Amino acid sequence: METVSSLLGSISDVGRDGVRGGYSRPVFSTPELDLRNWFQEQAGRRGLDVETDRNGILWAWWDVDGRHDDDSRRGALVTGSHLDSVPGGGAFDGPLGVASALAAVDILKERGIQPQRALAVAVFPEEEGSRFGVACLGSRLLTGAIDADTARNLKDPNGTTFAEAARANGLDPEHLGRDGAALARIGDFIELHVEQGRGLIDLDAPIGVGSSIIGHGRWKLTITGQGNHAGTTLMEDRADPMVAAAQVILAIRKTAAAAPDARATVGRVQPIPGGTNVIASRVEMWIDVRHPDDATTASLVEAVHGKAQKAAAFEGCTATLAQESLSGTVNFDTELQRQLSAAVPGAPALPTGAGHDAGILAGHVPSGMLYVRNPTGISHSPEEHVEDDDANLGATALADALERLL
Ligand code: HGY
Ligand code: MN
Ligand code: MN
Repeated sequence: METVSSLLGSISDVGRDGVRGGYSRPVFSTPELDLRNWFQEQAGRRGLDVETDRNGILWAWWDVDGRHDDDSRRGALVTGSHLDSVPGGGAFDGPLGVASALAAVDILKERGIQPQRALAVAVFPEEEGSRFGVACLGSRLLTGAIDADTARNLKDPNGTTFAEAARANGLDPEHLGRDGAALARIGDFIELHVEQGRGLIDLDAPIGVGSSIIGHGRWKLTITGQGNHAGTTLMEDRADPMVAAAQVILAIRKTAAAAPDARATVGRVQPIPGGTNVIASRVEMWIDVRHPDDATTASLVEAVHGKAQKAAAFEGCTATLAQESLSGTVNFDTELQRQLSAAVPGAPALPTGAGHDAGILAGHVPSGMLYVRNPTGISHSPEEHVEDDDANLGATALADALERLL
């Protein structure tokens, strides 16, 4: 029986990023494909029947009486998470949920549990949206939350479309999209995830039960100016989109700081062409805005858009804003939350500001989450951490929850 830490230890060198630190495991990259192979190998070792569906989601089945048919899998109990990461991400965001699910299967087998309903461990691709820009792309495709054509035409920074990347990895791009049969196989979905904030530290608890996910979206702001020579262009003759972008970033901070519970971030700015001695012709920047109230998220974005247009005009530039993805605030299924709380006595209910596949599935099937304490309270960073003991408590909590629901 492997512990979570030994499972994570076996992938701790996959996708290390020597420049950023931490891990960079974008979907369908070599590191992420290595992790998918690792998962399939680990699942096979446990006698689970592994399949890849039309959207690239991996399903590892523990079938009832060894039956593999759709009927016996309908209404299954599903747990899992993702293996892709943000650039320079931590070791636990995603893989902790997958490794804990494998460890929970070990625990259930050790207890001699014979599932009365099929159990599956699922791995969703592109949860971070780090390569193709849309968060939870795999679970959005599964549920139809994103139009298949829109998904096919998503482009990565090198201009490769999701359709091309999917085809290169054995999927039929024409077959991407809502998968009613796969959805019908999910009776309940539980995702275990490293906590990405300080909630469990402040509550002095190793495990928490998810209550809600605040609404969150991503917008791409393009500011267009006049590219020119850095040495021959006098300051009064410039239309410099980088200067406008700087104003916008400060305005975003001010706007969000003035709205209680709002979060707004610019983590990615791309001047084009990006030369040291070149005044940029345009700047592409991405804005992540989140708030518990969806109408407030919308008004924050509108305020930012207005400020961006003003800042651009002041610099003789223009600004356009395009929405890339948006999820409303999700409150998890109350009955499932009650079951999880009963299975893990003393675990506090916890809202989160982080998006998850469970948040997308929650609109279609009863979904819930378990969180494991992160003693640094930091995530999307190499400093993200989970102590071995808490990781093992998490796997046991997941096993207890699954046993209760099986
Ligand atoms: O961005 C998020 O909230 C998640 O980590 N994908
Ligand atoms: Mn995650
Ligand atoms: Mn993440």
